[in-house]
Amino acid sequence: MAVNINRDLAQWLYDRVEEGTPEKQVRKSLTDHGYDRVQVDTLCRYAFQQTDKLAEALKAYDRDASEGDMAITEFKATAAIPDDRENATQDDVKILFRSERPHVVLFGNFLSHEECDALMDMAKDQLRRAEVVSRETGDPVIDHRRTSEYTMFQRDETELLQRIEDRIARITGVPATHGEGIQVMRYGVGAEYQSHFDFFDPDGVFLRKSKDRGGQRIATLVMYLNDPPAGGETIFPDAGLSISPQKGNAVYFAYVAENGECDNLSFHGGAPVVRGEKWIASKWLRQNPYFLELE
Ligand SMILES: O=C(O)CCC(=O)C(=O)O
Repeated sequence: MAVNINRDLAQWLYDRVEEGTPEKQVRKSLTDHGYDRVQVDTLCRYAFQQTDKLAEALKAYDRDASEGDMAITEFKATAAIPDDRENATQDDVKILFRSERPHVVLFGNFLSHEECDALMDMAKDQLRRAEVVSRETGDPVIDHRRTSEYTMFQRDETELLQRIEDRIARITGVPATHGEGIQVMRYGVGAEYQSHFDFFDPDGVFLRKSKDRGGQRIATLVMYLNDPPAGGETIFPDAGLSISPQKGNAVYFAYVAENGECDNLSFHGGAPVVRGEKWIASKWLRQNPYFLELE
C-alpha cells in the first residue's frame, strides 16, 4: 500500500528534519494531527532515513505540480511469493488469497489431514508454555501476551518434517536451510498470541546475537492443524485482515525488504480461542542459512 503525502506535509516534514527537530517530537505532532501508528512510522522512516528521496520528491513536485500527490515507494518483501500458481499446484496446494501489502498468501491443502494429525500426535506429550523474545535481553521469557503451549522440532528431525520442509522451500522459494525448526502450538479456550512482529527489532540485542545464525527473520508460515469451532483467527489488525483457521490450510507472510526495511503492516496475532482448541505448526524463515546452537 502506498502512503500518499501532499506537498505541504512533505515540506513540513522536510523542514522539521532540516531544523533538527527530534523524531520523537515529529511523531507526537503527527499523532496529535490524527495520523495512525503505521502512517507515522512510514512518514518518519521517509523523513529521517530517506531524506534525500524526500528532497527529490519535493523538487519533482515543484517541477510538475499538476501531478498531484506523490506516492512513497511501495514496500517489496524479499521472500514474496510470485503470482504464479505452478509451484503450488505441483504439490496440489491451492493459492486461495493473496495481498501485496502486507504480503500475505493463503494456501489451501498445504498439509494433508494425515500430516496434520501426525504433527499433533508427535507434539502432544511434549508441550510447554510458549515464550517470547525479551526486547531487553534477547532471551526467551514467559509473557501474558502469548498464552499457548508449544514444542519445537529440529530441522529434518523426522521424515515427515523433512517432507514438509521441502514443500515449504519449493513453494516459498526460500531454501530449507534458511528455516528455523517447525514449532507446533496448541491454544486452549481463551489462549491467544497478542499482535506482534515476527521480525527482530532491527536495533535490538537479539538481532545482533543472531547475526551469524541466520540473521533477520524474513517470513512466517502458519499451518493450521485442526478446525477450531470459534475464535483463533490469525489477525493483521492494521491491515484489517483476519484469517479463519482451517485444517490443512496455511497462511504465509513476508515482511523484510532487500535493504533490511521491515514492514510494519505485518503486525499480526492469534485471536483468543472461543470454543474448542486450536493447533498450528509454524515455520520462521531467515535471511541467511540458519543453524541451531548446540548446547
Ligand atoms: O496463532 C496464530 O494464528 C498466529 C501465530 C503467530 O502469530 C506466530 O506464530 O507468530
